[in-house]
Amino acid sequence: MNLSATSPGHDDLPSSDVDPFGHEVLEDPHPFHAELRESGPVVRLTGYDVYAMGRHEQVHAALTDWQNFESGAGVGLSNFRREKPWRPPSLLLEADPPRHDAPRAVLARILGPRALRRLRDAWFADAAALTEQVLRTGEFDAVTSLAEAFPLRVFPDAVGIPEDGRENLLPYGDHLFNAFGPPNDLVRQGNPRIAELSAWVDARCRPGMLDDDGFGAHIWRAAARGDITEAQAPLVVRSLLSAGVDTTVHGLAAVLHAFATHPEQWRRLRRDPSLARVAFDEAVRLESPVQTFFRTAVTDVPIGGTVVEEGSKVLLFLGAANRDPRRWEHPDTFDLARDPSGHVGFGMGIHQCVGQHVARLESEALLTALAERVERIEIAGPVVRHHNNTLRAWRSLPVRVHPA
Ligand code: HEM
Ligand code: OVM
Repeated sequence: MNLSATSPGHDDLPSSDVDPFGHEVLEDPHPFHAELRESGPVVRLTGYDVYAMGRHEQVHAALTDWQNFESGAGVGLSNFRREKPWRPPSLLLEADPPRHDAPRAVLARILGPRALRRLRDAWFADAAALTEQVLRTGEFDAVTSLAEAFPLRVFPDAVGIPEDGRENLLPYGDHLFNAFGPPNDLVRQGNPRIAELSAWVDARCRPGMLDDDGFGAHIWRAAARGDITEAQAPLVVRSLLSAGVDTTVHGLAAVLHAFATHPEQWRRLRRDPSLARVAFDEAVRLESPVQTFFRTAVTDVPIGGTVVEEGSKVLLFLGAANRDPRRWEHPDTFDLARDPSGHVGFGMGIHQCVGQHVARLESEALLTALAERVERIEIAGPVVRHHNNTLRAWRSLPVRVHPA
């Protein structure tokens, strides 16, 4: 790992030359996360000239401190004040108050628990139908047949985009989440298709493309009312198509993997299906489908005996914070008896995931349908990870299910 004791110019500032975006770390980030947490509250990453935080206390504090740690310079490695962003910045993720506030308020209302109630019955019925379908095979890949199939069945319809080209959603998201990292092989792999994928996504953000009662049309109606401008509306729709698919796919894969590898927790869920919601948050804590985001220091910020200089990028390891033994008992265990609240898998503070109720409803629907109909779920072949600069992702999760 090569975490050296100090770094030049900073007394007591630990440093690491490990590449957190290298394939070794992406395959299994936990040893690096442990080193990061143990070496100190703030660590210098010499390979990228950035700071890193892996302890829950500091990650939580930095996420909450938007005044000192801005998002407007980008939440990836690239500093938008110095480098041109690869696409127009998000009005939510990559914006600070006051510009962040209106788009945020609009999405918070459209994606809030009350607004989602109208989708609940249809999503539960869709989850039941999908579950019946996989039970007819018995053995299948839970990544493609459940974790991808369910969000793709309900989410694009909920946004209100047409059917054609929906296969572009996952590759677009995969590239977008790679693009928060350094311009490495993963980004280069995605580059040839970005023009085509971006054009497809951007076209779906126009009002004429969007179904009358979907999230997308609701965003345009908010613009018509003047809550946001008509120039902002397409970018707010783009945020849904950007952040709403790959995240839930890998979140659902995480919870399915957790249950397949913890049969006693599955029995527990079957006895008490109301545990479905806490189960998803516990899986999001344990796996942290979104592993990292950057912030940029607005001024010199003193932290943990050092100073993060103005303009520096700070890499926040949500995944490391979510397994910090200073914060969690037996942090590496999937345990439905735990209260996972306070995890930072959806972020924290003003940027905390505005789509979390959508993600929770999807998982509640799918887990409830499975818990009713599946007695046992077990791993039936090699589990394969998918490497992404930001996502803790899955390529294949072969499972066998036994009907109840
Ligand atoms: C923000 C994770 C699902 C839309 C965030 C942030 C995280 C996150 C960590 C905070 C970013 C930051 O602090 O810089 C996740 C995970 C999900 C998920 C783990 C699934 C398990 C969704 C869904 C949607 C969505 C389904 C859309 C329906 C957004 C948007 C933001 C956001 C628009 C930016 C909010 C803001 O900056 O105010 N998400 N997300 N997410 N998420 Fe999610
Ligand atoms: C956005 C956006 C894109 C990617 C992720 C995200 C996790 C938001 O375009 O607003 O939040």
